[in-house]
Amino acid sequence: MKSALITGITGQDGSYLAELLLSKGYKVYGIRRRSSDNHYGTVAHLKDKIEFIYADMTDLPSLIKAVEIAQPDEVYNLAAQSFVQTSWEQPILTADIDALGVTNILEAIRMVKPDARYYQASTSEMFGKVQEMPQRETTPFYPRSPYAVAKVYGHWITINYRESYDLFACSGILFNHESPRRGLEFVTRKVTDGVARIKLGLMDEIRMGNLDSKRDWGFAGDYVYAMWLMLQQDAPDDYVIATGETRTVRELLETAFSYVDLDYKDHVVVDPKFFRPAEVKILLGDATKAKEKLGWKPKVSFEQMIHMMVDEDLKRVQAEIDGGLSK
Ligand code: NAP
Ligand code: G4F
Repeated sequence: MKSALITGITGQDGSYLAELLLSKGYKVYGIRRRSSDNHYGTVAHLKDKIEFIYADMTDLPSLIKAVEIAQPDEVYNLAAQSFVQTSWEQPILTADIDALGVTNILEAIRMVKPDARYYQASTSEMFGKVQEMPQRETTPFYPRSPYAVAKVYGHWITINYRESYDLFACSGILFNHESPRRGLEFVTRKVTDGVARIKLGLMDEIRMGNLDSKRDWGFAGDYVYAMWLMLQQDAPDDYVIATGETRTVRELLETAFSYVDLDYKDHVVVDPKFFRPAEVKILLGDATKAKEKLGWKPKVSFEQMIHMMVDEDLKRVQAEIDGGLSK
């Protein structure tokens, strides 16, 4: 039985990856932070199937202990302060977790289990003010937020440990991926949750930021499969994972509202509060390398994914109403 250690297991990607690895017969260990509400986040339904270890990306001894306990064949480092907007409010915390945290987990692996295969959750945000269209593995980075700057460090320290210590370390440069398990602050989920609340009569408007920015949005379930594929290859490498399609936030609004026969123009208010100090105007990925070398391609279309998210939010909000939770 192979064993895997997942950091960030309580987040969106952590839950889909844990489900994938459990279905393949892995023993799954997950790192959890101590919190006052003792939450299991997106993996509450898998609580009895995962072995949880308390650790924090900013605390090297706890990561060493986690690697000692799990003795993992594979480590997936998904933990991050992942909300771009918050990275301007907490730039130092973001760097501690998203940049130095990567060195911490790599050090723990190097000291305790150097033959473990390592996946680093890198991001299309590193392309930022894009230098090339579409963006591929060789496109130069131009990060536009403290989050993206920290992730560039994480990407390069991963490559450096591969080259310095011969670790099997891969960096996946993943473009935006979404699902019904996405945090409510990210734009897709904010919109699908808002659509459900408006449709069910709980509110009338959503306040939004820049409607012109463009993203290459895929489905998280498809993207965690690419993470796993990267660690099954003969040699470690870095890959862009993307759909190759880009849409504006306005198109996202049209897709979500029209699905429930509403017009977004009647319900969306643009609010400067949601604009960012520096914006990534457009992202569009070229995943040709992943297609050719990993045999990976996305399965769920943008429309299918947004409809799935609206359906799930309608069910959840209706259950809140039925349970008397929403007034
Ligand atoms: P997410 O839902 O925000 O999950 C983040 C996870 O990190 C949570 O489990 C969180 O735990 C954990 N975490 C945060 N700070 C930590 C710390 N100091 N120590 C230990 N754990 C900590 O993120 P996601 O969407 O699943 O993304 C997974 C990874 O991929 C992240 O690294 C993200 O930056 C990267 N990424 C995401 C996308 C995307 O579109 N989703 C695209 C490219 C790259 P708590 O539950 O305790 O908060
Ligand atoms: O959904 P977002 O907050 O995602 P963003 O900033 O692209 O970052 C996500 O994807 C990255 C991969 O490229 C990950 F690395 C990162 O961890 C995260 O998962 O915003 C998407 C776009 C932005 O241009 C933003 O300005 O939507 C625009 N937007 C417009 N109105 C809004 C809003 N974003 C949010 N969150 N809320 C709004 O009201």
